[in-house]
Amino acid sequence: MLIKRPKSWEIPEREATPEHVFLNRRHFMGGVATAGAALLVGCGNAEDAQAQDGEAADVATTDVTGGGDGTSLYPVPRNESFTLDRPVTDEELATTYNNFYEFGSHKRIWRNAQNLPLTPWDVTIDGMVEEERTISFYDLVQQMPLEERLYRHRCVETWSMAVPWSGFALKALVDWARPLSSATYLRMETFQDRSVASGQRAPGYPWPYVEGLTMAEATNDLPFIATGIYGREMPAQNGAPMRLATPWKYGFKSIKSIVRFTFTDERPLTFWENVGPGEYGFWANVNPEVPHARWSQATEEPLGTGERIPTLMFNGYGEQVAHLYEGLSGEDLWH
Ligand SMILES: Nc1nc2c(c(=O)[nH]1)N[C@H]1C(S)=C(S)[C@@H](COP(=O)(O)O)O[C@H]1N2
Ligand SMILES: [Mo]
Repeated sequence: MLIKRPKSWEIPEREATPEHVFLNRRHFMGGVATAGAALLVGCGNAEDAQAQDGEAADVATTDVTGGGDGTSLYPVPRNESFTLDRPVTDEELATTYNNFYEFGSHKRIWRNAQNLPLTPWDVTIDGMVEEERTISFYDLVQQMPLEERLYRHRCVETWSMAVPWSGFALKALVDWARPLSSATYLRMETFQDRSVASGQRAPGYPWPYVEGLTMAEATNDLPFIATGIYGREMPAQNGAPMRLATPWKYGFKSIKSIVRFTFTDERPLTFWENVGPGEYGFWANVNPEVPHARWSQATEEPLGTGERIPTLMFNGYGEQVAHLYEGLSGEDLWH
């Protein structure tokens, strides 16, 4: 019998409740309001028990950047202007403790995520652009200025990590896409394939996963399209072949395994806003002073440390992004 031994960095349920505990009755219960429904609590469930201590995260990676001649695009030069105030998270933790609801509503999805076919991977650019087009990930990544950045990541559930992402600035992709000046939002969408993603076969969620940024946010320096991590290609469970990293926002904004970028003048209804509008919003900027509806956001537990540290305003990136929100005081910027 497998006995689950909680690791020090696993957060007790009393401290933080995963996103999935909140269910939108419109999707799940057909409008019947049931107080305190916590139907899918996944912490410590049977699937978790499959994860053994000390397992190596042998993983499927995008391969496509290997180019067939044994060369890899990684590692890429580090951009030294992005520094950390804390140690880099252990690679094994960051690649085996994941949120990726397409593969299950618990943290131990990394093995299941290996089912995701990464080649071919087409990316569509559409909506308000000079020219709509679909390009393979391989062709796209070859044209982008690759670099490594050390970023913090703060999940709304109050765990955090600090990782070296490889990839390119989202604004390089925006420039390449040539949006019309009438576009005010960028909508991003994750793959949808019920044959490989067990989570997409479960009821209750509005697939595909959708996220969005304003164009002002998308063209800031900070949002990053990560195609690798720890100096190698992105493993499936971390969102291969390309995922967003918006380090000043709660982690759910950092959409994984993107297949579509749509430029639009309508604010996208994002996945978690659709699931739980009272708890997860469009903006989701990190703010330790504004609690989640059910828990405090004042502190966080960096994975692997067993300690709680204060959470920083904008997760420490205020200098780069605070100006984006001037004059938006009527908006709920913090959920
Ligand atoms: N498509 C998709 N993207 C997603 C998620 C998801 O479930 N599906 N989870 C989000 C959440 S809540 C977090 S905290 C991060 C986790 O990224 P990591 O597993 O690389 O740490 O991915 C985000 N991107
Ligand atoms: Mo998250």
